[in-house]
Amino acid sequence: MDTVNTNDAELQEKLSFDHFRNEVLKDYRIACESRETSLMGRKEVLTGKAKFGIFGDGKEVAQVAAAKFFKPGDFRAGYYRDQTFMFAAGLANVEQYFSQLFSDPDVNHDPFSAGRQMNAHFSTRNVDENGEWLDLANRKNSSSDMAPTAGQMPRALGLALASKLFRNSPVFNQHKSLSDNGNEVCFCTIGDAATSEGHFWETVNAAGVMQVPLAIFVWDDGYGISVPKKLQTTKGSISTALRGMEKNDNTNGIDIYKLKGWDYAGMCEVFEPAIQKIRDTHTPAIFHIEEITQPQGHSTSGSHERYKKPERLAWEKEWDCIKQMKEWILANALAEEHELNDIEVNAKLLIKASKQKSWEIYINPIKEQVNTGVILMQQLAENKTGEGAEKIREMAGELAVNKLPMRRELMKTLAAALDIVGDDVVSFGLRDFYEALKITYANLYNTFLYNEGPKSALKVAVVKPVYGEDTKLINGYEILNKYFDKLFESNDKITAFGEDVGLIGDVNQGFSGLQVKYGDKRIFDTGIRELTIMGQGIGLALRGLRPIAEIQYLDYLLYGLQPLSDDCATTHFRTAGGQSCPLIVRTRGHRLEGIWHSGSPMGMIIHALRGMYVCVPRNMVQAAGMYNTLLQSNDPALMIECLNGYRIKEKLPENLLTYTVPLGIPETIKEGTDITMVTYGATLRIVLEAAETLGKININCEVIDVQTLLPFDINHHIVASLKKTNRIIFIDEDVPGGAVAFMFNKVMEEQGGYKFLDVAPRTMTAQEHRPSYASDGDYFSKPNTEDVVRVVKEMMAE
Ligand SMILES: Cc1ncc(C[n+]2csc(CCOP(=O)(O)OP(=O)(O)O)c2C)c(N)n1
Repeated sequence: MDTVNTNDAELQEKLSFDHFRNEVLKDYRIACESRETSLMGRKEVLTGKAKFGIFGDGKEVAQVAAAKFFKPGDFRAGYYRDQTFMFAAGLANVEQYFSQLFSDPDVNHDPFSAGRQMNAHFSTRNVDENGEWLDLANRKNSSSDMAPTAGQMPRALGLALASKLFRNSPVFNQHKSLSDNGNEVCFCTIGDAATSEGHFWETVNAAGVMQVPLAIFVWDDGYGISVPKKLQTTKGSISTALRGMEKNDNTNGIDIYKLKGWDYAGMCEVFEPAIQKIRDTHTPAIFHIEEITQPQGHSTSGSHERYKKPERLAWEKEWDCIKQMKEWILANALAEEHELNDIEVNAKLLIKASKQKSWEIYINPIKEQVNTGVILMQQLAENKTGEGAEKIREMAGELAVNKLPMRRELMKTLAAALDIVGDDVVSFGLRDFYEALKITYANLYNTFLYNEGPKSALKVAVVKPVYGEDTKLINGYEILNKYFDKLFESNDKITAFGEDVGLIGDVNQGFSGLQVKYGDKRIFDTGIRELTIMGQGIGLALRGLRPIAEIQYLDYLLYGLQPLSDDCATTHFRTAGGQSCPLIVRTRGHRLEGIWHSGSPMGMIIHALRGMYVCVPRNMVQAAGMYNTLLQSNDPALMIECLNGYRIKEKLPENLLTYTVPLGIPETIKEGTDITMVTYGATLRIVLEAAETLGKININCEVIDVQTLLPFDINHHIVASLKKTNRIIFIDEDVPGGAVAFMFNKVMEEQGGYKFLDVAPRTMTAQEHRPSYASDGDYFSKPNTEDVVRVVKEMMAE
């Protein structure tokens, strides 16, 4: 018996040794393949096949070690250095990597961004082609990377917070395809220099306060491009600087680990229990990974010899993580040197072949289109005479010998040839070919800003509000309060949060009493941190919940604008529809008092947020209907409720949860024949007042509420009014040239409104400066009824 036992034990030991050895060699292989990818990637840029390259060399070993503990359900929120992590997690392969480097717009080749993002900006899908949520709990996930440094941090907070909400809310916990009891960790990566951004600090503080499963890896190579960390970080060390946030036995906070980026064994040993602790306890942690190198420098633009001293460069060579890992493997007799050499040689071969394959699948469709273009141009030239024919032949020849043709060169050449042909209808198919390519290329490059399929907000059926016979009038805020109550009851993915949203139910009582009823995992307070409130919303939305994230007053949206503009608004576009982020940002704005409470910076907002919808409801019944519409779709939106509308009386619809207000459909609030007045939100009441005054002197105004600025009047309702009145004025309380200019442009240019004008069109806005304080300040800073009456009279007299 003894002998048998010993053999068993030996066998067991051997098996686990073999398993361990295989794991180590697999990691070594991935590290080598990733390094070769970086080396080859740089060459491809320098030889002109790719535009720009930024690579993950020097971070390979830390990333294979971290990826070992990345499980199905987990999320990554990282940045452009993470190729090794993505390879090791099985979320990217080398061919896909090169396809993105070549900006291949075919989503089957570059599944991360369909050529819309520069290289090493990864993502995985969270929805299928119809916008239905995928089973995120059973797959490894990556949110979509972006270039602004630390931009991933606010989103990472939300991705981690989702686990906490899923675990602790029985309502959310039912969604087993989205979360396995909140066991998911968000792996967040950031460069050492990017920790200087406010985004980093706000995120770490919020994670420490909320206790969410966030694992932050700081890849510390000592520089932010050329600026060393002594100029970036207090005490030159992010882990030292963060010590005050460290969790102790009886406090909240974060765990802090310090590791060396070349120490494979050391990192594996620490990561395993540390990540498990994050998973189990939702205590966030920072892994400060020091002594990382950057063998090829920051990117293909510029060389690091310019700012790194020779000693540093020599140190980087010696402490290269792959070199160190090899030495460790040999020292521990896990492989013979020739085995490791074979791995290195095979890595080179694999990368070369993969790169070549990606190049061919990228370039061949272009070459085919170029060939067709060349043939058509040659045919055209043969059937023409004179100088033009010669020029076309010459251009076709130049295109034919271009070894690295791009689509734009093809289009430029075709356009030039067609210019020579002029309006000659017999262009031997060249014009048709050109027009067809325009459509093909627009589909490749200009699609997916919004959902266009079944989850488009524009496809939501219109249901009118229904009113009972003796419906009483109640305050606007009560309409919303009753609406949200029903919404939380019926929709098990809704969560709302922000400053003063939980306990007191927001400053205007929209959520009043609802935290008690639905729990503090569904309606809750946050710190004063608009940036990460937005990031929190983005992360929750990416994980399949339906967050309503509050910005207390519209003026403070500026603090949260960057993640909305760079991240949320571009998510669907930059993943070519692979990811949806149905965040609703709720705020209240327009006329109140003073410089920071009365803003209505609508021009700034709508230009920063293409990719989101911007709703400007005139009252709370309209607002609730818009919420209903948005919640049936997958696109993100900003809802700006009228601050001075909460105490205006409205009738409560009976079908509160089912009526919808369509987006992009203006409503004529008052019919008239003399002039079209286009406005929205709080200004609408002023315009209606002016219209009444003008009516008394027989000027019959038509007043239109645009309802949503994005989208804007999709059925050209406004120009139909202009055809009748032949006069138009656009009025809002933004600065001159702000949202009124946007509306003006839409109606005059897109809708062809200029053709129906009898007098010059006008815009009326607030003054250029911020409003002065109190009611008089408001009167003289924002458009008022008297101003509107005066301008309309002038227009009528023209
Ligand atoms: C908001 C923003 N500012 C500046 C840049 C330009 N930039 C790109 S990378 C970089 C340095 C980042 O250094 P670090 O965070 O240490 O990451 P590393 O590239 O060294 O891995 C800078 C300044 C940017 N992308 N985004």
